[in-house]
Amino acid sequence: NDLMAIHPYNPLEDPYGLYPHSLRNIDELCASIVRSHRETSQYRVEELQALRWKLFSREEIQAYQNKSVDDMWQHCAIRLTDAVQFVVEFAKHIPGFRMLSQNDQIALLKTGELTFTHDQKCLNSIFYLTFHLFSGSMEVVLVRMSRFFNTENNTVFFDGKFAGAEIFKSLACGDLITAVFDFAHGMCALKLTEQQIALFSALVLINADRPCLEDRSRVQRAQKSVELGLMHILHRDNQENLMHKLYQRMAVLRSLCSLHMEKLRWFSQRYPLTAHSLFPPLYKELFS
Ligand code: MHQ
Repeated sequence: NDLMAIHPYNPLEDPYGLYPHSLRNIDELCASIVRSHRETSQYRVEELQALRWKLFSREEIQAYQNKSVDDMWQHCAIRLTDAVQFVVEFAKHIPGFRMLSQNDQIALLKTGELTFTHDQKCLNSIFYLTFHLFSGSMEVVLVRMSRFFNTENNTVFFDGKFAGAEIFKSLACGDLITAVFDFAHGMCALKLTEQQIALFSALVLINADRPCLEDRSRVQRAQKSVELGLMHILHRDNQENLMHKLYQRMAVLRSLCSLHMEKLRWFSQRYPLTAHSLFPPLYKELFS
């Protein structure tokens, strides 16, 4: 176990009073979360660093800006769904997550109950369902975005090159884009290690406060162990003060996700046909 090897556990400073049994488990849990993160993170940080010189040209930016609202939405939705699929894969390899019922796994991946009218649900039922899952892993996608972000010029790696916020202009949701970029900026400022990002992502996902959980106490136990794992890693890195900041980030994530859902609702009302034809294939993709 590489975590144990690099940082031998010293029983004289047992921070949680759990030695010898549980701490071994926590180490194992951390190791598998870190492994799962590494295997599903698409790009390594060094690879992304090396790609930083790749920026969109003026003409390319213009081409994105000249897209129609629904074209650009469709384009971004496909990219986001792709990212969500990697998050679902990440979740599946977290030990505590695998042990939950199928229902609770899905409840954790989606974000929360949406306030849809009965008519909206009937009219657009497939979209309504997709919407749920989609927004669920969105928080983790946003955490992961900080790895794909360059704070020097405020750009994100999107579609093979680094892009500034202006590239998303035709989505017509500047406030969301600004908030998402600000969030990425704030996350980068914390200078988290890959292991810290992995544990934080798992904690964002395994949240016992989510609605619609069947076995809340089991999710609570899973959450507690991931929390211990994160504290353990922060303690080991001598960065316990980060815990408080990470909880603050989680609150910001919640508000970002509700803003995102608001935009999706707006979009599905304005472009019901695109929403309808676009989301069912994505839905199948996520569940197949
Ligand atoms: C990932 C890789 C990745 C892929 C896609 C309102 C709306 C429909 C979208 C990236 C918001 C627009 C996303 C594509 C924008 C904020 C979205 C569109 C890490 C995250 C990352 C880089 C996504 C970040 C958020 C992007 C840019 O594993």
